[in-house]
Amino acid sequence: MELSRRKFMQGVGALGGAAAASAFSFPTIADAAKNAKNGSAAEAAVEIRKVKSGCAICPNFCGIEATVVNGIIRTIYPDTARAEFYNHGICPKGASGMFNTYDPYRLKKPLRRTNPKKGPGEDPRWVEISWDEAFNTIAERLKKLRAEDPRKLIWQHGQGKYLIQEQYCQAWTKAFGTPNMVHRTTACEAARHVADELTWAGGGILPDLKYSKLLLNFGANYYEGEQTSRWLDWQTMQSIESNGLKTIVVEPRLSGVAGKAHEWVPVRPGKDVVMILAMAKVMIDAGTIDEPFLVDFTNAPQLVDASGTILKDKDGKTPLVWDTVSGSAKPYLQGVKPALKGAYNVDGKPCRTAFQVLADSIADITPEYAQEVADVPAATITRLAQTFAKEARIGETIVIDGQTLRYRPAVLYSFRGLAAKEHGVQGWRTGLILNMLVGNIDAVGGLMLGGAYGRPQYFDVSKCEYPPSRADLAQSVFFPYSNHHIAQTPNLVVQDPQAYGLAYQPEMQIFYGTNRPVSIPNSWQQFAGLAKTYNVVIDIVMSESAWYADIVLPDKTYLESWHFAPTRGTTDTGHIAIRQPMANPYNLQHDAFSIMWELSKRVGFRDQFAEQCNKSWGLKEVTFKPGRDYTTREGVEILWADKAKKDFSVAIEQGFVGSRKSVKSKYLSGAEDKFKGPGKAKMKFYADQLIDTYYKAEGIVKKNSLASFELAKLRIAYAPLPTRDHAFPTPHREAKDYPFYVITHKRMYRNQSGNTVNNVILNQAIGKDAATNFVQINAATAGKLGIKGGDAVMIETRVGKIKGTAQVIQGIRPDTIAVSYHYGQWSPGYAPDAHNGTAINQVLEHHPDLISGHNSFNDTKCKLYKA
Ligand SMILES: Nc1nc2c(c(=O)[nH]1)N[C@H]1C(S)=C(S)[C@@H](COP(=O)(O)OP(=O)(O)OC[C@H]3O[C@@H](n4cnc5c(=O)[nH]c(N)nc54)[C@H](O)[C@@H]3O)O[C@H]1N2
Ligand SMILES: Nc1nc2c(c(=O)[nH]1)N[C@H]1C(S)=C(S)[C@@H](COP(=O)(O)OP(=O)(O)OC[C@H]3O[C@@H](n4cnc5c(=O)[nH]c(N)nc54)[C@H](O)[C@@H]3O)O[C@H]1N2
Ligand code: SF4
Ligand SMILES: [Mo]
Repeated sequence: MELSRRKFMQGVGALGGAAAASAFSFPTIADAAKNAKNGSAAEAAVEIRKVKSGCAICPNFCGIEATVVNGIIRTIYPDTARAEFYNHGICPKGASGMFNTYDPYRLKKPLRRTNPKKGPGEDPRWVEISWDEAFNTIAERLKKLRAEDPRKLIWQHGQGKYLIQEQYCQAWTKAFGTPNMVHRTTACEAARHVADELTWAGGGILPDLKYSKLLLNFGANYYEGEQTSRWLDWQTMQSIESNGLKTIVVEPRLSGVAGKAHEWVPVRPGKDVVMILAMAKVMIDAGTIDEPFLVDFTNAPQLVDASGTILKDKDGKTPLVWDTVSGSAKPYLQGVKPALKGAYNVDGKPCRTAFQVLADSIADITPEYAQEVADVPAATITRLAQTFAKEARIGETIVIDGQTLRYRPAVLYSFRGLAAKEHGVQGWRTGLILNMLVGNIDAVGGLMLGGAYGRPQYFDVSKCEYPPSRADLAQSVFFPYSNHHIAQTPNLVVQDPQAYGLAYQPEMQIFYGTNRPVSIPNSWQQFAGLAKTYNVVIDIVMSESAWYADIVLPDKTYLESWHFAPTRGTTDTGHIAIRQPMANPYNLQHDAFSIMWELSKRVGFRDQFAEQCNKSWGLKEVTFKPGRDYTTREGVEILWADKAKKDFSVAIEQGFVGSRKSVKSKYLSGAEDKFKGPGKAKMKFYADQLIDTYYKAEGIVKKNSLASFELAKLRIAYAPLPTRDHAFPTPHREAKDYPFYVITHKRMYRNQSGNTVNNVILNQAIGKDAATNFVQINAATAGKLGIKGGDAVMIETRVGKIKGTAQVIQGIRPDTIAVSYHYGQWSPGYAPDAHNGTAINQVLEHHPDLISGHNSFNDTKCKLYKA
């Protein structure tokens, strides 16, 4: 092992040019292959293994097949068997994934900080310690905390969730006794999830691209970022070829996905809401909407009173519609024919249908007005609305496998483009409303829902906790509809818990597979939180979070460890998969599971951990038993047995089992089954739970005299329908002297803020463009400012200043600059290449969405000048 590692390190040193090939001694591989075929005496010396596993660098979770020669991972290719169920190909990060494992900058031993001061300029004065010392030191603290008040522990994870799976983290924190387990979703796409949850009480959407004729894409960049990308990219190209699919991309910069589209519409950042509402107006005015769908599937016909609340029947629960048969307000039951439009009078109270409320509220959001706000020509907005409605083929059906199905092959889709905003929930709600207007929900070629009405509680008023029980303030009165953990709040709350009414002072944080402060706007504000707590960081490299740790624990990578692996399904398929170890070059002893297990044992809650694992995983037949230990592999075997119901040899040989959806389950068991017709729950065209939640929050704020609480802001955020206000986030209103919009985005060459920054292939072999990031500026703007490509420029926001390198391009709006994520890491523990570029989060403003708690990433404004 020692020898092969040294050999490998020589290879790394020689990289960066043509020397790479000889350094990796490919002839040896060729010889090995020949020998293996011939069955010669050398066969015993050269072992070639093909290993099926899964990539875990990004949350696309592609199936992979690696070639392992004498214990060294030589190649990683896509698993061709997986293409039928999911990924077609892999990306450069995945193909060079072994370089994250063989990275010389890996953490190899537990480290203890000996300088108590924490800061970017502070030398932690690390000392290597044994695993035993590390476990004992942490366990001692945990024991004390658990006896005192277990809530004082905060557990945070990011990619970690996808390595070990959240169920284990849930079980561990539950068994320990803290409510504070915090995932990264509000740094990611929580707003989009919450918009889905509010609208159809479930989560997970995909466009039915196989049958779509038109894809209107508002910032789902699946040629560079996105999830389910290695299916979306392939399926888009297939459908362009075989189905005449047209793609139109609406976003401020010419992203990878915009570059490959039939049309790029460079909208002004954050103004999409107004543009989409103007499209809705064009469609409503022209009558090109799916009225039967709106009546049968949604709450658009329900009656809304002057306060914005939906009128209820005598039981105080059942919503009322205007029955055109009897000319009276009634619950939508058999025999009732609801009116979609109109104003009525019920018991002396004026009311309108929810649909009418929308139509009236956008009466003055004309394409001309939208042009003013979003800087997209009125004629383009009108044309897009007309094209969308026409391609949706409202009223048509299609027969597939003998089933007659609604056919609406036009779909509006988005990912972080509409969601990573101060008003992210309202952003994607606007998109959902346009989709509902043409009735494409769960229709052939439309928007496919995952698990419609699977969690009806999302239609209820929020619990609006005060005082908050969680250190991230999730579901409290501060962020009432944050159904997901709020990644950025714990590090703010630990700095002043009383300001939020939190009854305890969090003292310790465990970070597992997340570089939290770096991924969050106003990063230094986050670091100030890390400086307040005792931190344990479980990572594979010395991230910035690790630089703020008291104890750092090295983890195994996804190529070194067993995982019951999460996967991505497509519109037509699903699969269950594992990851398996194929190398261990640094002879690492522990992975996250064994770390959790050992800690639970030393603190004294091992059996509770096992019991909670059975609960969080929903295990019934094959379970974790008390009174014994489990290895990581044994844990995966249990889960595989329970979920896949196949022998473990199948997992080892094939890496996954796939399944296909029937036409019935794809199109008829979602919205059709849950929402259609009288007597059923309805999709929330009008999110009345938001306005009801606002009134509840208002009461709590007044009762508790929360003086600094900004109710007016909450009122705007909790509007039951999107409004023009949602296109004016705080910096757009306040940062008047800052002329440029700043947006950020993913790049293909890197994943998030962590381990790919050391990857020598991505840094050195792909080319200069991949080795750093740039400040992308429109050529006309650069000309006016006297900036040339390659110039050092300064970005100045209300938070601070940061330097970057100008890249002058045509493919961006003149009033916008774009800086990608993933670059400019400052931790001294990374490879020098990792420090290239600009860490834009250091200067972005932090304005969380008050509904979901989601971070805003694309709302900041800046000045720009030559540095
Ligand atoms: N400006 C800007 N900011 C962004 C984004 C953006 O587009 N622009 N994107 C946002 C999004 S979508 C997200 S999801 C967040 C991500 O937020 P982050 O928290 O930064 O990223 P993670 O992927 O959660 O964490 C990465 C950490 O996990 C470590 N890691 C990798 N593999 C392993 C392993 O096998 N074991 C262990 N223990 N650790 C491992 C890495 O070294 C790294 O330190 O960032 C958000 N921040
Ligand atoms: N290579 C790579 N792939 C990844 C990741 C990675 O780190 N690297 N991370 C993964 C994760 S965790 C996630 S959540 C996904 C995110 O996947 P995406 O959502 O596809 O990625 P982003 O780049 O965050 O944002 C998408 C697009 O939004 C655009 N945008 C910014 N502001 C606006 C706006 O105001 N309006 C509109 N219409 N568009 C706007 C940006 O230009 C960008 O192209 O990517 C995943 N895939
Ligand atoms: S897209 Fe993500 S999961 Fe797939 S190969 Fe690339 S890094 Fe790995
Ligand atoms: Mo994300």
